Amino acid sequence: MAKRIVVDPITRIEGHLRIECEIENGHVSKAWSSGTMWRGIELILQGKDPREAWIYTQRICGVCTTVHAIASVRAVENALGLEIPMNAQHIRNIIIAAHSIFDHIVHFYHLSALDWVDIVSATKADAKAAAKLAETLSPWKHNSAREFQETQDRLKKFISTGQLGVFASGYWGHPAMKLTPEVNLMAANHYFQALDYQRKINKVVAILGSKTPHIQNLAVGGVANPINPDSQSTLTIERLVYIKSLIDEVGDFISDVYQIDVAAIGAMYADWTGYGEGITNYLSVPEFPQDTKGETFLTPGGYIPSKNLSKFVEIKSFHDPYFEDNITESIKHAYYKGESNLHPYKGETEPNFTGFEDDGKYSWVKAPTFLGKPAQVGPLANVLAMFAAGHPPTVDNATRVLNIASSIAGTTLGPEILHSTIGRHAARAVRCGVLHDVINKEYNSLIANIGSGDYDTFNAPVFPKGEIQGVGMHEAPRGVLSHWVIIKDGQIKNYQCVVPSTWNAGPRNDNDEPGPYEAALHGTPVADPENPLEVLRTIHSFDPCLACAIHLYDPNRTELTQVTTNV
Ligand code: NFE
Ligand code: MG
Repeated sequence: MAKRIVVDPITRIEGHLRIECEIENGHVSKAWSSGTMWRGIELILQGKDPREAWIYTQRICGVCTTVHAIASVRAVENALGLEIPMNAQHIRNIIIAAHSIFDHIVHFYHLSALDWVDIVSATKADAKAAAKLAETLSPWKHNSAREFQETQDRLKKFISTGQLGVFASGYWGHPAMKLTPEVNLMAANHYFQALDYQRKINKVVAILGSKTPHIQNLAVGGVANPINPDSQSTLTIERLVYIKSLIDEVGDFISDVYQIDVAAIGAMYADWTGYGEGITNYLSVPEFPQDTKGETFLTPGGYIPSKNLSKFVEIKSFHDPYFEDNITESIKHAYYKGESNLHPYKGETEPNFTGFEDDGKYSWVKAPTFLGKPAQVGPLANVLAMFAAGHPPTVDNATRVLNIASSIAGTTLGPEILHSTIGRHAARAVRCGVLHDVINKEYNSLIANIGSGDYDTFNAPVFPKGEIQGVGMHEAPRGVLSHWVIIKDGQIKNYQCVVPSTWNAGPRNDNDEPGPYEAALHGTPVADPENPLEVLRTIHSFDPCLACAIHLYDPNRTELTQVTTNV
């Protein structure tokens, strides 16, 4: 007989997510993904000046802190047909790449590695043997036996006090934990080191963006960074050289630690390349614009139906109708009243909480569709699109990660393994390598542009009388983000965000097709329903952010309903 389990809240994510599963014969047979909280940022924007929308939208999330700012200024610029000076594009691009690298490192080590790595087992490792193993895998300079011993002593100290802190409530000793104590110690060592490297790359965001989280340097029309090589109070060569030193240090961490750890852990859990496939319509958008209009890019994006890479359709510009015309959001299973499957420009949201119903409404997250179908977004979708487009840095990084994993597994692991729980981690590590290539190119382009004597960073926006509309697209760390704005007489009339975690965490749609989390859970093994570690593995592989996924919009500014959640 099927057994029901509820994991609520899912931890080591952003926001409030409840997962309910039916388990039959040791595997998930049905799943419900439910966002249990809603917020009102889109509502606050109505009537506001479009030039300040980004300051508000950025507060949607404390994790992807730059992305709603970027998508917002792009949406308003798109509505105005406003071009952006090249310095502004490059500064934005460096911030986007640095933030995404930070986010991917944090996701693997601090939010999801402990689903695979047993911290308690690491205390039983032979530190010398662990260091030897690490040295055969990587030239990384911080894999010495002394450093491994220090990490082990630190862990033992935590455990002996009984105060596990962030390591409390882990699934230590769970039957699905398969790594040797030495591999666990190696990963634990890198867990601590990753804290330093995520901080280093986030400094790049802070220097160019004036602060992080939540950058302060954007403007509709460009950026507010003054450039003057002769003035100490502007973006100077000294600051730029310091940024480059941070970029270089983090590059070594990505190639010598992150990619190798993901390949090694993936190879040791190769059975998990057979679980978690789910929805295989993949959507991503192009990123890192190389001109003032957003028509040429460093990384391609587009749509792949049913994991058929030969059917990849590229999205070619920030105003490509193939993207702009083909998105709708279903509310059949979400707590809203009104018409379902509206296009985001027409999007409306009338809250209507009714409790959890298996076949009815059960989430605050809407269910977006592309060409009428659910789509998976995120680093996997992006890497597959870039791979399909033959993007050289993607092909190089993917080949590297798959070759390392194959040699450790002792069998050939090709790109087909990417459609899985492990595949989403592998894709994120591949994308992180691509982003490092991007940030180097962008850095060089910025220096060259300044060197040519161009110090422009801003084109002033002018708002016409009457109504205009625009979309801002962005390939965020968790996937496709789009902001949709209607501006009337220079004021915001309607504002909608269709966010990466809305795509992935969404409930069933109008055709009752499950969303990507729900579909990916189908078939996931669960050894012990009381300790559903495997459910976390598949859900965490998407890097959920429910704070982003749920927005509320009320066209009449009426008082909103009182809500009791079903927790
Ligand atoms: Ni709050 Fe986000 C990203 C956006 S949502 S984390 O990346 O946009 O998934
Ligand atoms: Mg929304």
